[in-house]
Amino acid sequence: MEVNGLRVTVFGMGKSGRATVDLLKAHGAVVRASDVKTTAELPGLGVEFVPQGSAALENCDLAVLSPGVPPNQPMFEDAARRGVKIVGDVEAASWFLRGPILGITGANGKTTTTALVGHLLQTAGIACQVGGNIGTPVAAMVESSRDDQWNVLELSSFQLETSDTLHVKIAAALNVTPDHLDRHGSFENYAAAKARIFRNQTASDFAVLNAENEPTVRYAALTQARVHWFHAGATVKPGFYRQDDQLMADGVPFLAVPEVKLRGRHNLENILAAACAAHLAGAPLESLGGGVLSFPGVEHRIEFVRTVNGTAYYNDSKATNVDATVKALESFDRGLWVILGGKDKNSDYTVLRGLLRDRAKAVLLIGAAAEKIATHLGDCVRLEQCGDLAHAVALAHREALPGDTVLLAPACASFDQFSGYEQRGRVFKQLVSALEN
Ligand code: UMA
Repeated sequence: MEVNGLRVTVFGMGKSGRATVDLLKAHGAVVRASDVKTTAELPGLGVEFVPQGSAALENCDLAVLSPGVPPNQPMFEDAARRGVKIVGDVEAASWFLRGPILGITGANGKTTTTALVGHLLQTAGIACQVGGNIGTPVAAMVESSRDDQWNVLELSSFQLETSDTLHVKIAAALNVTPDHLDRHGSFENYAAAKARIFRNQTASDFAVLNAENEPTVRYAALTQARVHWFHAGATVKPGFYRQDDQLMADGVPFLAVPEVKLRGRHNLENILAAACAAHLAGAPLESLGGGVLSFPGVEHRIEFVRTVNGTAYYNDSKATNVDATVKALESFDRGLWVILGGKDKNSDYTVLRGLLRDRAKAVLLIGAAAEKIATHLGDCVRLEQCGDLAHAVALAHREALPGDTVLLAPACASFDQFSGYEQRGRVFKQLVSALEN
């Protein structure tokens, strides 16, 4: 689409909005910026600023919304009726992006899968760049895009909801389970937003779908593309699946499950989806197993840190809620020393009892929520009040035995003791790196 001379307002001045302003300005649009924040809070915009509201849509041909800006607001609906074109940042960036798109969506696992696809393509010598919801706005990828280079994009429901002509050559849907219902209103709307990833696919494109998730199975009927399935428990055709101890690609084994370092069944699903998508993008079958094994994982997500005296240490600082901690605990069989605690989010920790009873040797409590968690867990497992990470790691180091696992999966926010989950994870890794073998 030609934007030269168009009057455009970009809504939301976070990462995506700022990259979109730069992109559209470079293509000759007359750009204004809008946000619910004030200019004092948003330094260095470099274009005219209009506070968020109907005035920002006056004398405007095109409005571009950041992912965090909900499109179903009266001011956007009124503007659309007047003929203002309303799109999301990914749609706008896609008008200028060169090279095919490999897009990944899903409620859980999209960041790991996206990063893994990028890694598999790189190890196979196939040019690609990785971005989208994973961190780099698509608008910021335009300049470095090339016709012969894949754009591997993590696409959120927010970004897909406002996409219209976006053409995803290889589209993977990992799973659709309830999430972001506050924004989308209902599960059906959420599933429909994600389904827009298939909207402009043709018979020469590919859809990679989870055969175990009902909503993603239903997507098969919505796409014109050739469907490839993945399944972590049974044979699917055509597709990538697990058979006994092997990960299979259409009948050919490409990786032995015991070799996989990424923990948990959910990660087998991510690997199958990523391998299938990367293979469709040209990565040879022979490169996939090695590529998966050399994938360092995504930082702070059940991230293997190190083995000390036979005890493995894992950093899942990203487990900032109870659900994520459940997933982490399910990824290990037994012998766990679990570090829990931080800033409580009004959570119910009693749901952890069964898993901790079966799999943990002890829970090491840290941070402001320690007392509450202790009350919720009761006597299901040995509890140790450690205060902070340093004391928790020291206790685990003293007492854990070879074969045990020390897991930071706190089920809490970090803000009582850290600036964010990233800092918490980094501190944990520094402490573990300093342990004596
Ligand atoms: N704002 C408004 N009006 C609104 C809402 C927000 O003006 O109604 C303003 C805020 O004041 C702020 C700006 O919008 O100044 C923030 O924009 P944004 O929320 O769209 O955030 P970005 O920094 O542009 O980051 C976005 C994604 N954020 C969201 O989807 C909420 C990032 O995903 C993404 O990495 C980035 O674009 C690059 O593509 C984050 C996320 O939480 C990680 N995603 C959700 C998830 O993964 O569950 C979908």
